[in-house]
Amino acid sequence: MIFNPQAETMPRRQLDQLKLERLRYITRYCYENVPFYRSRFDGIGLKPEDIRALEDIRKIPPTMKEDLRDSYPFGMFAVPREQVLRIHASSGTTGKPTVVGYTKNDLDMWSEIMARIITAAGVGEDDMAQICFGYGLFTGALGLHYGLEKVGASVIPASSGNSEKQLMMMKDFGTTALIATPTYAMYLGEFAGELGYRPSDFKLRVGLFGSEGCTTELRSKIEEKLGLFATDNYGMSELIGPGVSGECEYREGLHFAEDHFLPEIVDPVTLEPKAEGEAGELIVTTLTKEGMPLLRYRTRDLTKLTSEPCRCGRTSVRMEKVMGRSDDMLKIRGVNVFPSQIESVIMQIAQISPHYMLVIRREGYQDTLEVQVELVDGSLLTSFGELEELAQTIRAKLRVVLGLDAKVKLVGPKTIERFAGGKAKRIVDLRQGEPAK
Ligand code: DLL
Repeated sequence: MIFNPQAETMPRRQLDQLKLERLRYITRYCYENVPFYRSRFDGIGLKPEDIRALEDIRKIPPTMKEDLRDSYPFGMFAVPREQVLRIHASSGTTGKPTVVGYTKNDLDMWSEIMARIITAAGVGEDDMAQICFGYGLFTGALGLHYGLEKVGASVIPASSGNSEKQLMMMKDFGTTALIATPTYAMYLGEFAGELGYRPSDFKLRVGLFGSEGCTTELRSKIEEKLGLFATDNYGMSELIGPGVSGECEYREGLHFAEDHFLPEIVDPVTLEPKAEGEAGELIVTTLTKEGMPLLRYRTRDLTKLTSEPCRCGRTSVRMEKVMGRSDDMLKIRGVNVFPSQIESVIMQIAQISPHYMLVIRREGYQDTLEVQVELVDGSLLTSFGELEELAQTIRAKLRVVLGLDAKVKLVGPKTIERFAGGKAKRIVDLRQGEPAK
């Protein structure tokens, strides 16, 4: 089912025309309503009317997270405070959070694009949806909440944490759709087993996952554990929250809400445009946002785009699963390493669980990578020979994928931290100062 066939299956030529009209409109809107953009444009002699074709977008300098921080809290807003109906903010691991404001139209548009990806995942009025994202300033819960109500699903605003109660509700209320980070979904699956639940206790059917990366290998494990079919959903608070892109039932890329968000892929260092199908950093322009519009926002997320038609009939550009962030890419002894590469290796090995930690150290002038993985069967810990053999196998597989020697540390079952609730933090970087070359 397609929620809004007119918008979602629009012929590409017509879509490009719509994008251009909206780009020209939003450029002028930003120039006239956001002092930050006016001074940016004036500083380089750029006028809104210089944007005549879609390619002209490259004349606009990118907007960075630092620009939003510098205008904390409301400096980037384009409307007076009375028109702001809702505030959200990114968690902000360091310093002040990044604050976003929504007008009535922004909230309506958000529910609309959420309804599209919820429908694309196969969730509708027959579903009982349990939202296990934290309610609050984080955009995940309320974003999904209003989208689910729009498609007519019954919503359980469970929020995150209190896993025992989550499982109880899941069973007693007959939850069919689970909304969570993949990490939390995995955790719930494991915990259900520990509490003695059987798969037949649950009616789960679909999972709408997102907010963090998850390899297809890890996803299959979660699907198996919980007995559901899961889609990947992408978004970020600065742009709106979830809803920017999401998978349909074919899961061959995440459909971009391209009539509202204009994506580009650029080289993260030179900012030169990348051709379709080439990997690079995703830059997004909000085409219709009123409260806090952004021109060419640097997401730091690395992915690829394709405009090939999808079997589902939707015509929007699709983005590949996020490969990692240009700023959490690990540089180890000069080699670029993405945690997702390590995850895909780990998931293929039956004797270890899907939980891991990456510890990077500086030893002398050398960076070292230690991959800590957890054994499924603790009895292996007593057999040195078997342990050593398993560690060597994992090490050899990592070497093929990463082109780097890593140390593999096998630890006992359930000793690696679980992240009940938010996003997983699997990297511990103990290096100080400049990375060694
Ligand atoms: O995580 C919005 C969201 C909520 C998306 C719920 C999907 C579901 P932020 O907290 O601002 O917003 O974090 C945004 O999270 O730049 C990516 O690095 C990462 N991210 C989000 N979705 C995915 C995904 C929400 N599906 C940042 N795959 C983004 C990989 C993701 N990374």
